[in-house]
Amino acid sequence: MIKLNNYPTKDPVLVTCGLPYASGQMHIGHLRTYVPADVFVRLLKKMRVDVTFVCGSDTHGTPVLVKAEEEGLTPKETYQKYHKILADTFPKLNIFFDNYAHTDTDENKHRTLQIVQTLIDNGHIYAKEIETPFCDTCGRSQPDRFVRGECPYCGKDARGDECDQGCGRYLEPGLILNPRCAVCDNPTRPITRKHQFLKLSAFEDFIGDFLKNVDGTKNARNFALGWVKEGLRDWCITRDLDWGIKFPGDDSLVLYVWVDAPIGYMSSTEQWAKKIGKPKEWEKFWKPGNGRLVHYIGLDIVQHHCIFWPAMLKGSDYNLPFAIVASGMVKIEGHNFSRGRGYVVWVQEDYLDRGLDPDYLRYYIASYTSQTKDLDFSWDAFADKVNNELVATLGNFLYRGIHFTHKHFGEVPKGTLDSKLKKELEKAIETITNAVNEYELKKVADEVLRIAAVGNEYFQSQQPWKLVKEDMEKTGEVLFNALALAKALAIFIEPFLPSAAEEIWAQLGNEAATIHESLLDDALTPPVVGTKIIKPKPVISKIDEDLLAELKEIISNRVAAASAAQSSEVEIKLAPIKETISFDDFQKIDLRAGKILTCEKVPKKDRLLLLEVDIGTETRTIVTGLADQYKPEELTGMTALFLVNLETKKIGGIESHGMVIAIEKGDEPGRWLPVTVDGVPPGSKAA
Ligand code: B3M
Ligand code: ZN
Repeated sequence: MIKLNNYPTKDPVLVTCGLPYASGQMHIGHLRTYVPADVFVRLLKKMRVDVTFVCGSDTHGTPVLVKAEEEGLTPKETYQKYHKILADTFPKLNIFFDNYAHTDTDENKHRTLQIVQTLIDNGHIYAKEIETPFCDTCGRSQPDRFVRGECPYCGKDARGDECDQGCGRYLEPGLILNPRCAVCDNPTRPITRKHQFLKLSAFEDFIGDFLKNVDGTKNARNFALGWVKEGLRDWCITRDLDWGIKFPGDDSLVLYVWVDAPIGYMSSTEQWAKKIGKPKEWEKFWKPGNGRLVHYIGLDIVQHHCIFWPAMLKGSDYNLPFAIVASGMVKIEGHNFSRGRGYVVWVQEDYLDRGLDPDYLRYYIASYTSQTKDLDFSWDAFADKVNNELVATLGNFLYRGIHFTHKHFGEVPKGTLDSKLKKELEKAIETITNAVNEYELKKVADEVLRIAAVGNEYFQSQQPWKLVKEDMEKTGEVLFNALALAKALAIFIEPFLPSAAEEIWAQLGNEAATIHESLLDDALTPPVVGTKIIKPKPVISKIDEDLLAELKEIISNRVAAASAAQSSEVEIKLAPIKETISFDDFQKIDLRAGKILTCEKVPKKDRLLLLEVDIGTETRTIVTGLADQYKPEELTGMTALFLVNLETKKIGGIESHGMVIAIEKGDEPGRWLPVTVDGVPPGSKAA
């Protein structure tokens, strides 16, 4: 436990968050780690801890490659696009890292090579031949997310390196059963290839001891101890891919993404140190025996952080993690998170773009349940938290006290802090620091609400609205105490609601931004008598019913669309046969051979080609949508089959007179070929 209890710790703390893959937009699932980490960092600062907070985008590995292929971009273009989106989204949620880097930087490549070289020099790495999946159709090795099959441990459908649908285990290359290529769905074939391994088995005792002592949440430790008990297998640290950091001494292999990704924590700290003009400052965390490393991660990456990562650090002589805090996963309205099935909530599109306050989402995510439990995200629960806790309990008390003071005094009236209230605040500070030491932010939030409830009770029992007619001095005394509680609440709630806290702070006559530097024990010092109190506005407002209905509808529409898309896929394959046409109708069709004299791209139309076709009787202009299949020079000169008595139609702004008859070529799924009739003179009739 970090025994801080509001006293300065001697050691500086580095907090990191699992690096998001730069392969997609930010969704609620991401926030389960980043929001609590940001709240934790803000709380530590309030406990006088010297804390630095770093993160960055994960740019390597098959998640980025899969996305790149999907979008027709290079891996670099892909990560640059999503790195920017991610980096821009964090601040919109009041999540502020001291440095947000990525893993394709010079710092990260340099640090990764230094660590791998040290591991080699220290005798922790060896080469071994193994069998890994190769896809003959795609013509390449298909590691990790490029392959699916059966988990050898639990039998569930799994990704090449992770049993994502079942037991959650990391899978070594070649372990997956009945592998199929995730791109073309054909079975892969094993090829034998030399790979590099980290001798993890030799670290078994070390990891066992490390886990017994590491701080953080029990789920992380216990999960990992279970794996250690089963015995640790050596870990394959290379992949047969082009994208990644090359293995030193063998250019044909890159390092597995999980080697250079956590090193990203270190290189991001190095970048931060350079940024603040103290290039050696990163060492205060990473050199052995120095500051404390606290990793915030999701439960799905415990094995990487509790086993692989400490072994890498130990084997290359770096400091070890002090704490590993693993958050439970996110469900959406009772369903497992799934982009494909529509159970996803996008941070930008679904939340920020609707003008919703980021602070509410922070509060909901950080306070809804224990750090280690799954969070079942639901808009009703969200609205309930905002309306009943933030508005009815907290906001209500703050507004009443400040509003009443403004109206009757215009400044902080004279008074002394009631000893019972002071005790409540002291108790709150203790409860909050204990909860922080346990990494349980729900307990912090519960305590803040308890103080708001104490405030409401106090206000209600003192009845200042009656007192004000009888005794101004006594009224002042009550309001002084109400403002003291308001000040304490602003400080306590700032880690969850940074923007709202700024507003309350300003209403209490302070400079808004200084709330972020306030310490927990400042909550015991009441506001200065005579400070001007400006006219307050409620800082938190209810989620309105119509908006709530809209938010729920977004998810249900998305789920419906996803399932419709799935069933229409089936429909395409099994499309019902259209109504029978008469033989007479068939005979109306005029198919003829035509020689493609010229073929060029239609400007600004990606899919269209413009053909000049000699159909024997005349030359026709015909536009086709085959540009994604053919280069113009491939079709030029080809004689193909054309439907020549089709009415003219404008395609891409050009009058097209006729149609290429295309069929699907069986051995190349998805590629359409015109039926060629090479050797036949133009104009010859097909039927
Ligand atoms: N990029 C994201 C994940 O698996 C992965 C984390 C890296 S942390 C060093 O959640
Ligand atoms: Zn499994």
